[in-house]
Amino acid sequence: MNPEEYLKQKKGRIDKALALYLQAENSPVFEAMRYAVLNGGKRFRPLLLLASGQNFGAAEELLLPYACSIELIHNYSLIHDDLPLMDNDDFRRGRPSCHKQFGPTLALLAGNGLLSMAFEILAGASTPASNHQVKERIIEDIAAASGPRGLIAGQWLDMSFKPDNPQLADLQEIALKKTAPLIKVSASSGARLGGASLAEVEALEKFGTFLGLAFQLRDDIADFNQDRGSFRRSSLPNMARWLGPTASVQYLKDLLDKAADSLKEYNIKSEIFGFFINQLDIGLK
Ligand code: GRG
Repeated sequence: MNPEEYLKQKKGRIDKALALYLQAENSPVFEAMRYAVLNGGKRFRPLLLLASGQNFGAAEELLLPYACSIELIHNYSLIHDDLPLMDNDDFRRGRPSCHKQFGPTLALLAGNGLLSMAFEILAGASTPASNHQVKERIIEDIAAASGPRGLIAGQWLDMSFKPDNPQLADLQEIALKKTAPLIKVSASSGARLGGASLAEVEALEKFGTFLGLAFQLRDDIADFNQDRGSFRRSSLPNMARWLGPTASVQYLKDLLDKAADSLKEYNIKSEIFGFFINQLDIGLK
């Protein structure tokens, strides 16, 4: 099966599993949760987790609860990021953002609900006894990635960003905390569940971190190209604006090379990882 077919098939499985987790109840909070999650996200993080796990021989059923939990946390962060008191975005994935559809109170609660539910799913994930320590470690990693040293810290740095005299290191730090942690933990958790060695897990962490930075830079390049001249957008942290068009494309290539090198160092070969790297590079050659 080629990578495109593989990812399409896996995305179908992830979407189905997410719908099952969220179908439980008919309450306004669940309706807002379903609206936010079941609306065509790319599912990049859960796909990365599945690819990483399967690369080390883990079964899909073992991986799916972990993959879905990370996707729920990602969706909570998007709902909260769109709120008027955060980034104030009216649209998400081509339709009204959760608070535009349901109001800020339900959107806030839907985000909270997704975050808590992610940990409910993680704690309840059926895992062979031999993997209990791995499960504990993954829950700790996911909590740290989404917590006040990860996503929350990144969001605060983003919100309190002063555009007067930013340094590239400040912008990198925001991306390292806001965007990279969930991507890194997706790559490492799959590997852990597949029984990878500590060195291999470290390689996957490195790979995930470079991929996460590249992911944010790619988004920044797209935003920069779209929003040149817009005053509001120019006050937001953006590595492409700081670097300029040529240097940002070069930096993206460097990050993707480093991502690939992290795997080579430990002789980790995966067609799917290669495909992710190429996808982030596409159109910028
Ligand atoms: C804790 C409130 C809070 C926020 C955390 C992740 C985050 C910080 C904010 C989300 C907004 C944002 C632009 C993040 C940068 C990363 C990024 C490009 C997210 C979009 O992810 P995709 O492209 O989205 O995977 P889909 O829609 O495919 O899921």
